[in-house]
Amino acid sequence: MTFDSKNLRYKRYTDSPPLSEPRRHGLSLVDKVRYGLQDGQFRVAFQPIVELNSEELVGVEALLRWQHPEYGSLLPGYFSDALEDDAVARESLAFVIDEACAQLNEWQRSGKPAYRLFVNMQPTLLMDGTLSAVIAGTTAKHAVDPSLITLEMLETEDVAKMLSLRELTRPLKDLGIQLALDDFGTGFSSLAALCSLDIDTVKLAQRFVSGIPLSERACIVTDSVLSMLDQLDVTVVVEGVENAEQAEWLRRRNTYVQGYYIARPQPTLAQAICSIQM
Ligand code: G
Ligand code: MN
Repeated sequence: MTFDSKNLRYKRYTDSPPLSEPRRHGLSLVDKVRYGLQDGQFRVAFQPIVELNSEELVGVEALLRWQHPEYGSLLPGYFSDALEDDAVARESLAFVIDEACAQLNEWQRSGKPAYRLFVNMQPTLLMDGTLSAVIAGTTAKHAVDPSLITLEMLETEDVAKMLSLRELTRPLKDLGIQLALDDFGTGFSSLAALCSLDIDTVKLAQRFVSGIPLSERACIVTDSVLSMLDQLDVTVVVEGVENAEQAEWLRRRNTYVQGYYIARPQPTLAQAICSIQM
């Protein structure tokens, strides 16, 4: 789906019929993912995001995994092309939010505190007029406060345009949902997207931190980007922190961090929370 800002309107979505097992052979990747979602082949993994200096947990990113019957556990890189399809994007987001909220509800029912849920979303879903109602319904079903949800969007050519149109973001913002730019600094139009007042969080792509502290240029670029983001007063999460040297360098910059150095993605929300708290 392409975005036409001059002729703005929500695309009308019609649900395609479910796929039955006998028709599965010779299906496209889109159809295989849709079938897999209906067939319970997908899981959600959870990775903690922490405040580096206090080591306090600030939230958990819910990550889609395909437990493929033939190929085993597949990361989104293997099926990201299918996520470009509007129906797959919608169905996978609904699945991840439902699963994450169900686990958060279970966690809270034992009297424990709630944590922010970061969920990846295809930016084109901003044009889906039903998105906020779907999220409101799912969060209500699991008694989760929708303001605990941050939707992460990869930078695309259209994302800056869409984020500048408040009629697209308002239904989500009215629910209290936060918006984040994911993998910031590697895609299209990242700086223009930052002009949107509706961006709450920026997740800095791993490519920045991977050169730290050995590459002087990587340190300068990262420092400059962090300083700009600090002035914009957005929350910053540095992604892909893998070692003590990177963490040490970031400690003085006071950011949130996510990465294997803190914790790998875990099979359940409770395990992700406990990987930090225990
Ligand atoms: O694009 P997004 O930020 O949503 O991707 C998160 C992905 O990055 C997850 O699939 C997760 O497994 C992976 N990941 C998380 N932490 C690290 C890390 O420290 N190093 C690397 N290489 N990948 C990571
Ligand atoms: Mn993400």
